[in-house]
Amino acid sequence: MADSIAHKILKDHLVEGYLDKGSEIGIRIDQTLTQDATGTMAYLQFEALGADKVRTELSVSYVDHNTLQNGFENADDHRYLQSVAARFGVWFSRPGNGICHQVHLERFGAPGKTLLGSDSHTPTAGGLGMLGIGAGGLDVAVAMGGGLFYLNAPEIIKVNLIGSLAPWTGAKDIILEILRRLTVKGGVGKIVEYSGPGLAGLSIPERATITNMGAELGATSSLFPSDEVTRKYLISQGRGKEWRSLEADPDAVYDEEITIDLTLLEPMAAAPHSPDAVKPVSEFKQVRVNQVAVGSCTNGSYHDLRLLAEIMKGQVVHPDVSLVVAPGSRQVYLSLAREGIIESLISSGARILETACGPCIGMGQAPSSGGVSVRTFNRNFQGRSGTADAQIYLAGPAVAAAAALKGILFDPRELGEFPSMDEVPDPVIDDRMIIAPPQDGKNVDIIRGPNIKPLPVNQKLPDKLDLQVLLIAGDNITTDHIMPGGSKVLPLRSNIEALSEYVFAPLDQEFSERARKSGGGLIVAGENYGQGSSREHAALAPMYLGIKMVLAKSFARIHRANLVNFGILPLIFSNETDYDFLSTDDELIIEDLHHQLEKESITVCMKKNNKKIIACHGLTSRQLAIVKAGGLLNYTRDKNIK
Ligand code: MIC
Ligand code: SF4
Repeated sequence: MADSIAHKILKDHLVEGYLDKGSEIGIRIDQTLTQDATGTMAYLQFEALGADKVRTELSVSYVDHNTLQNGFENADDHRYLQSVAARFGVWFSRPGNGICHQVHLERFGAPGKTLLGSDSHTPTAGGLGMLGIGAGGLDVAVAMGGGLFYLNAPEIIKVNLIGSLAPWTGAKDIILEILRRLTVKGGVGKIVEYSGPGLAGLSIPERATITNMGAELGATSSLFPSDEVTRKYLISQGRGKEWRSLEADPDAVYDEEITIDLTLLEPMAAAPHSPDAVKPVSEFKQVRVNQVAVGSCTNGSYHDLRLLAEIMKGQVVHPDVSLVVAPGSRQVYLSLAREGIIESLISSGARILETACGPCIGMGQAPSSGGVSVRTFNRNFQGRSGTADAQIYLAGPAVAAAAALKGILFDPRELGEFPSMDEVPDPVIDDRMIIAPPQDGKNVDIIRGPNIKPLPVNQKLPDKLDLQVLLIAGDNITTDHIMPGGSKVLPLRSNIEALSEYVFAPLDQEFSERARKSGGGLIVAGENYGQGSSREHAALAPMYLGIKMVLAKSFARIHRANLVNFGILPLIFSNETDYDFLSTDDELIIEDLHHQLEKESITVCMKKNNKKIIACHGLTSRQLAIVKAGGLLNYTRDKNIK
């Protein structure tokens, strides 16, 4: 049968189930990655699972998120991560070596393989033709132990790229255009696959910008073919032997197709507070800009930062703008330094930050009150920058450079001639900041500072639920709303009790206290609940507060899986208008729950008036067993005991 690239890779890794759209499959995972903000929990869980060593071909632990060391917490976590990596056979990319997705692309990614990462932007690896999937830390822990990763067989969308990019437009404009058309929920349950004559002109880092932001579509993954461009990139990384050709069969069938004529694209930006609020920059009128931030796993490549430097060459940043720049990896940083580009950026007034996520996750460089920041990042959710009322616009490096020079959102095409960018020189290859695990790590001591608290574990799901509605949330609630990031909260990622104080804080400061007082309850939400990150803390901390159920119009993929993994029941309204009948403080009762879960629909009763709300769960029998057991750790433990 003629196959898409996605199906070729899935078939190669399929261990359980059939590739029938929507049905559950279990796939073998070749590589895993973790980052520090999700990694501490993932390795604590790996320890709890009792495995003695990782069973993947390669597992890498990166430190890139929590690098601001305001107190001892982050440094403690780094020491734990380094020691636990050595103990269990995991490679360790030290703080300063770069953002996980950028480094993985450069040093480890390989076409045709599978990569599971405890970060939602793991699909960045799709730029190389690798199937990268983001998941919660517990799923990654299981995969590190050699377990399968379960997902619903996705639909495949083909994006046909024709024409070629005009000067001043770039890869970011392509993905912003796709977001404009498909929205932040357009990719849920789907893999986006790129093809067509337009892709030959896109370098691997440019392809990776596109696959990276596929996460903002809610897509399971995004994939480019592995072609001549891929081969040359891998050779330049000294990894030519990893190359293999991978393309879709000519008559492969897709579930959906869209075409983008690159020639017609204009420089774009996403307006606050959603990555799909996209318009051509020329349509934004006189937006004054206070900050410009360039970097992140989306646009932190050599090409991106070099373009910024070339556009700004000989000029200095506008007096009202603060320009911050973070190279995506140490390789990018060293290569820019070697070419004198760092000097050029400093001379243009850039404040150079360390190679890390930094401002993207609110780790420093929060904008001023009500400030406007133009960022080459991937998310502009309200409050994520660290300033609740800041206005964040997402754009590519050319738009960022124009804003830095002009102090307003400005169409870069009006800057004049596009700077000539000669061939990208070979990168500086130096892996000394990546520590290989010892052959035998059995005797390595795992270092645990006081910031590492034991893992909370859930109870089994009761057969009768009597729950108070603790919050009525709207559509597209992000995990940043549920469990915010930022320099104050992120250091608590391995201390769930302390972290739980901040659950839903951006929406409702009193939430945590209310949940504690009522001994738990449920959340009611609109569509696409839990979009955004893979952080399982957005399920784990609510679980700690006694949340037993989320009743929503629909869910984002990773968050729904995380809810299941921590024993929180995700239910979907069968009739969406029932959402309107509910208010905070309502009490909902479900009787005979375990029996009801065997059926497709469940009757939920409103205590005050006996009104019946019908909900469905759509969970597979494996997922049901996990929820009933009170989460994946209990489920795995119970299975091993039997
Ligand atoms: C993000 O971009 O939101 C993060 C921070 O990288 C998260 C992971 C986390 O919350 O630690 C993600 O994308 O999964
Ligand atoms: Fe880091 Fe931002 Fe990328 Fe998340 S999106 S991995 S915080 S750079």
